Amino acid sequence: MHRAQLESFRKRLAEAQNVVVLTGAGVSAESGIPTFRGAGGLWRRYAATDLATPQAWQRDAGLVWEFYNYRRTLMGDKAPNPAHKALAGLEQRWTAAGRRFDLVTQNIDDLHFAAGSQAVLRLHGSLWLVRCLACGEVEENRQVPITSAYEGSGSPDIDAPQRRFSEADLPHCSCGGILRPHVVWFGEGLDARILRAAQRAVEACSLLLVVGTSAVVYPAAAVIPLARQHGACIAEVNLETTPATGLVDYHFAGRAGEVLPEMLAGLP
Ligand code: BJW
Ligand code: ZN
Repeated sequence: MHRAQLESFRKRLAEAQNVVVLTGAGVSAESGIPTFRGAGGLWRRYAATDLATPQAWQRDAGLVWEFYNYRRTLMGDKAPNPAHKALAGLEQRWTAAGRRFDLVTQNIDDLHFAAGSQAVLRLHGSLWLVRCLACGEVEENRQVPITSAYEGSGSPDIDAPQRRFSEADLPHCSCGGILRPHVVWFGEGLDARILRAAQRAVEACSLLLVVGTSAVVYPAAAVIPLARQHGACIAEVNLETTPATGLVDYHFAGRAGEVLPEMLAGLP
């Protein structure tokens, strides 16, 4: 990391009254959670981005639940990494100083909460929430496996046996309706209140920190040009360049768990 760039960023951050952080799957990669795109994004022969769709649900809800059940199982021994912790620490310092801090995440793993972050806006829902297709009720559900039919299922291996699940195997609401993961799939609208809150925070921020996202999924990625339009300073942390890199003031290349603690160390 270039020392001069780092010092310059720290100065901008120290002056920033309102800070917003946008995170994506890369922030959880060092906790052992696969990202969506690239090498980690395959489950069996399926691309994660193909399973996170209403079409996949229509075709085979049992398979989609197997995929989410696998991801819930995977979370069992996963913990926040130094990137999550550095962001939680930043929020603590900022709010203690009477400044504004918001964390907007595309992740559904809730690891920001586990690290102690509080002002978290989850754009794409949560792995631990389910929604009834009949009555619409959203509730927390931490059952793993999601139903007994899923016990021992979900291996990501390409030659794992393809189990068939019947409707009775799926999780059900007390009203009798089928439960689905309360997450946002492609083509589905985001929760309008959460999206609006994120956009408002971005419009008012003096600094936007973008961490571990490929910045290709909308409307989440649109907050980056939005921050630019409103005159915010923007910094990006990523292993690679992204479509947002051309818009940012600072690009810090590297692993979020290593780069972020260094970027955020020694601030007031
Ligand atoms: C590291 C690292 C380390 C690795 N350290 N870095 C405008 C233009 C074009 C299309 C659209 C548009 N507006 C809407 C659309 C359609 C669509 C869309 O965006 N499509 C594009 C892909 C083309 N959007 C939608 O459908 C959204 N709905 C919507 O807009 O409704 C209205 C509407 C509908 C249709 C048309 C028009 C309007 C909904 C989007 C929902 C996204 N859902 C998912 C699944 C969530 C549930 C689940 O988790 O299962 O969200 S898809 C997936 O992508 C997931 C993620 O949150 C999201 C973003 O991915 P993310 O987090 O960036 O991960 P990766 O894997 O892509 O990147 C990881 C990055 O980390 C990489 O850059 C690595 O280099 C880096 N990295 N390790 C630092 N250690
Ligand atoms: Zn119900």
